[in-house]
Amino acid sequence: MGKILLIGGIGAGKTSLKQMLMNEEVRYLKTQMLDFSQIFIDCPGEYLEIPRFYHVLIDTSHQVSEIWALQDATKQRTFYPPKFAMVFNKPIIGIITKVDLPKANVQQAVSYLASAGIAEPFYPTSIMNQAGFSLLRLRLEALNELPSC
Ligand SMILES: Nc1nc2c(ncn2[C@@H]2O[C@H](COP(=O)(O)OP(=O)(O)O)[C@@H](O)[C@H]2O)c(=O)[nH]1
Ligand SMILES: [Mg+2]
Repeated sequence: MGKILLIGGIGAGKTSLKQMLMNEEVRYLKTQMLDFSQIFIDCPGEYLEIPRFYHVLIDTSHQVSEIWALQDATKQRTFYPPKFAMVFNKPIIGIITKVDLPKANVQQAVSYLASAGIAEPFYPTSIMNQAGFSLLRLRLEALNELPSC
């Protein structure tokens, strides 16, 4: 099973996203004997917000198959420096969180992720409904086909 590194600022929704996928995939968990706490590496938001910790994210990325980069749609700023995705030698996907909230600005989140060097498609999500998580579950299933690294 490939692992996933979750990155994003403090409060971006990393732990919530992991919890959503865990809670909704109980059957998947049982039948595949997957331990989601071993699939996701959930780093503190400080590692992205404070540049002198970037090296921790980069070192940790060597243990995973893929990086999931979260952007909070309600934030008027981003913590991703331009082309940040290029420092990782792993595939990186962009996830836009909190799209349910009235002040969410999905278009702005799209432009933040794009300037971080992350390619579309992006994945809009909200813990208030299941819709956005179905595509992420498909990715999890695809990663399940990979050997651990
Ligand atoms: N409305 C709404 N709140 C969210 C969503 N995702 C996370 N939150 C809230 O945002 C806060 C921070 O989320 P958390 O998962 O702890 O962020 P982390 O610091 O990246 O792990 C919590 O109060 C969550 O309930 C979402 O999709 N919609
Ligand atoms: Mg957290």
